[in-house]
Amino acid sequence: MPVAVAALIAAGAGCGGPTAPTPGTDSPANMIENNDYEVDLAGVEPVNGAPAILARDNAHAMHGAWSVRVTTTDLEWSGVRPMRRLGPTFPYELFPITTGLTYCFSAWVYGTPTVVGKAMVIGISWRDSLNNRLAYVEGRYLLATGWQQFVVTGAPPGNAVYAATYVSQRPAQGVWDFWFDVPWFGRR
Ligand SMILES: [Ca+2]
Repeated sequence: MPVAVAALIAAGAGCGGPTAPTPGTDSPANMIENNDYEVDLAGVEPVNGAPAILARDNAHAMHGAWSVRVTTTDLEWSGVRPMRRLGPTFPYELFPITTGLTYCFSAWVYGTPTVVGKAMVIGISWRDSLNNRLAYVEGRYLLATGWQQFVVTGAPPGNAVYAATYVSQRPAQGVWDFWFDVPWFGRR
């Protein structure tokens, strides 16, 4: 593990880490069930309304040998949404949450030198029982060269039932690639 990564985890900054725990075995649990992409891309989709092309790729990996290559479209919020892989098929993209608790979403993102400085967000969208968006919380990052961890933490509004997660460009900045690996979402 790189020293900088170890320091980040030791300091308690954010959540998750550069590993892929077996679903349900870490505490609090990572609710993203297929977060390493070593076998397939089950459990990721483009952000709704802002298409992107997702491909499993071994050019770069934060953990293991594979990650998700995300090719944006020139739209705000074009990016990747990790979801549940197992369990109920509806609502598949949504994580059931409990009001009064704090949740954290982290993901590792890789940029090549040609895309350094792209403005990105990591977000949690709070939804009601009918999947209406009530509010969202975002962390803003400028893409660096190599792997960096994006983190956002927030508490759902009182009538929220589900959360959806995403890592996207914001605003639109053209068509370009980033890589995405070992996302983590759960109680803080
Ligand atoms: Ca991986």
